[in-house]
Amino acid sequence: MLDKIKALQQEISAIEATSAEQAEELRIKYLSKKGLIGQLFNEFKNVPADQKKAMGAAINELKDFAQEKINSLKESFNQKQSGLQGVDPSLPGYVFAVGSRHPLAVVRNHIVEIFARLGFIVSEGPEIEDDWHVFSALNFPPEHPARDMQDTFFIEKDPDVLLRTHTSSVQVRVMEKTQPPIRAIFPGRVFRNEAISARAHCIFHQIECLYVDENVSFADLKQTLLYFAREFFGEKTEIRLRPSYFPFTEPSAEMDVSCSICGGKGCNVCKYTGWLEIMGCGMVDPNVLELCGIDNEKYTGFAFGMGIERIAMLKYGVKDLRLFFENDVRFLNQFHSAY
Ligand code: 2NM
Repeated sequence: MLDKIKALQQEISAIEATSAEQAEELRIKYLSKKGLIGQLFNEFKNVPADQKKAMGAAINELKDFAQEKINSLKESFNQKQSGLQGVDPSLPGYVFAVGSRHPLAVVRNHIVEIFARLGFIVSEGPEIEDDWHVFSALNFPPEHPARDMQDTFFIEKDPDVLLRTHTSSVQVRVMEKTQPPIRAIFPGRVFRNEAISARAHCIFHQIECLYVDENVSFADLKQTLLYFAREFFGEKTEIRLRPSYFPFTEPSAEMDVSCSICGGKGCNVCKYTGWLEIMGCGMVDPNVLELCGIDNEKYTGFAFGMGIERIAMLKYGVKDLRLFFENDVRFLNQFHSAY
C-alpha cells in the first residue's frame, strides 16, 4: 500500500492542465469518493491494526497534497479568465484609418524616381526670390509681360522681392555655383497671379530638368523625353514635339504624348486630337549659360519643365485642379501608391 501511495504522489506532482475543466476532471479522478485516493480509504479497512496509524497519516498527507495541487491549477485559470472579463477575444480588432500620400506627391516622386535612374539629382531652392534669378538671368527682356504685377506676386514695395513663377530660378542658382556636368531635377511650388479656376491656381507645382555638359544635343533631349514618357505613361506611348518659344531656350518645343485614355484614337480628354500636351522644353539659350557663368563655347544643355497638377489630372482623370488643394479626405482617400 505504501508503494501505491508513493506512486500516486509522484503522478500527482507531475499533473498539468490547460483549462479549468481539465483541472476539475483531475479532481474527480483523484479526489472523488470513487477516485484513486478515495479507493485508498476503502482499502484502509484491510490494513493490519499495528500499521493503521502510519498508513492513515500517509493517505491523509497524499489527499492534502492532491487537493493543494488541483486548487492551485484551478486558481491559475480563474486569474487568466478574470483578466478577459467582458472581452470576446474572437472579435476582429479595431481598424485604424491609414493615411495616404497626396496625389501630387505621388506624381512628383514617380517622376523623380524615373530621372534618378538616368543619373539626375534633386535640387531645391527658395520660394521667395529676386528679379535676377526668376527673370534676368533667364533672358527675360526688361519689358516682358511675365514681369508685370498682373502675373507675378511681389511681396513688398521693393520690386526685387517676389514669389518665384517657375522653378527655373533654382536652375540659375545651381549653374551659378556648379560647373558642368550638371544633371539635376527641380521639383517645387510656384506662384502666379492668376484667377483660380478648374484649370488654373495661383499656387501650383512644377518639376523642371536641366542637363548641361559638352556635346549635349537636341537628340539627347528627345530621347530622354521619350524614355520618360514611356516609363510614366506606358511603353506604347509616342511623343510629338511642336516648335514653341521660351525666353530661356533656343530652339524651344512643346511635347505632346499620345493620349493614354484612347490610345491616340481620339476622345474627350484629348479633345479628339489623340495627343495631350505635357511639357515645354528646349536647348538652354547660350545667353542663359553665359549669364550663369558657364562657358557657352564649350558647353550646351537641354531643359524642360512640366506642371505636376496637369500630369496628375491626366493620370487620375481629375477634372478640377482645385481638388488638389482642398485636402478633403473623401478625395485624398482614393489615392494609394507605391511612390
Ligand atoms: C520649361 C520649358 C523649357 C527651362 C529652362 C531652364 C534654364 F534654366 F536652363 F534656362 N530652366 N527651365 C525650361 C525650358 C522650362 O518649363 C515649361
